[in-house]
Amino acid sequence: MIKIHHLKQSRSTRIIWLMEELGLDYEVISYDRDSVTRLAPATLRDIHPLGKSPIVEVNGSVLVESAAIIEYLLDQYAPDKLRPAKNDHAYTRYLQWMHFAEGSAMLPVLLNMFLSAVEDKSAPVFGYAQKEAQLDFSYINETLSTSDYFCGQDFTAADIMMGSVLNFSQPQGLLDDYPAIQAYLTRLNKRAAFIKATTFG
Ligand SMILES: N[C@@H](CCC(=O)N[C@@H](CS)C(=O)NCC(=O)O)C(=O)O
Repeated sequence: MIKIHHLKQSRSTRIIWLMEELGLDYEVISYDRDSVTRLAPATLRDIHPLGKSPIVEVNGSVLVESAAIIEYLLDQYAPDKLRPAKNDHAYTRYLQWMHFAEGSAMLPVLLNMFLSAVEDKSAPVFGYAQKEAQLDFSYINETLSTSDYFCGQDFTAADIMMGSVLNFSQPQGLLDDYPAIQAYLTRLNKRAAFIKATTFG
């Protein structure tokens, strides 16, 4: 059984969403965030030293990093689903967006969230965060203006990775100027698998 350690309102929704898209059996162990710090409880560190979510226990291994977990689960249980074939041109786009989510897109979104609580906005980091967010979201908006999903007309696991970043960005007002991203999110969030995943909190 695939065991998902799920911190509520976190990136581990990606893994539950993947399981639902694939129709695989899985078990969810849920953890609440600290009501003040919003951090994970110390019990998550009993499962993995980083104590960050998602953590997945499968086939005797303990895995972290959402994109790596997704690739492993696809390799093991659904090698022909939710990603283009390796010799398909769209595979290069798939790889890029799978890694862009955590490697590039998440940084300005996290910076924006943490900086919003800082009153003195004069430090250079404010300009940097804004410039990077504009750069990323303009590029994403352009991509989604010409295709329904990140890799073309088919939904892939890259949409799970990127959709999660965009759903995190939207309530911060970061997507207000990007109509193609908003239309994409409306489409994405209607998927039954996504709706089921969000019922875990
Ligand atoms: N790059 C990692 C990020 C993992 C991560 O930072 N998870 C957050 C939740 S979204 C977490 O567990 N935060 C709680 C804490 O740091 O205490 C991934 O994609 O899995």
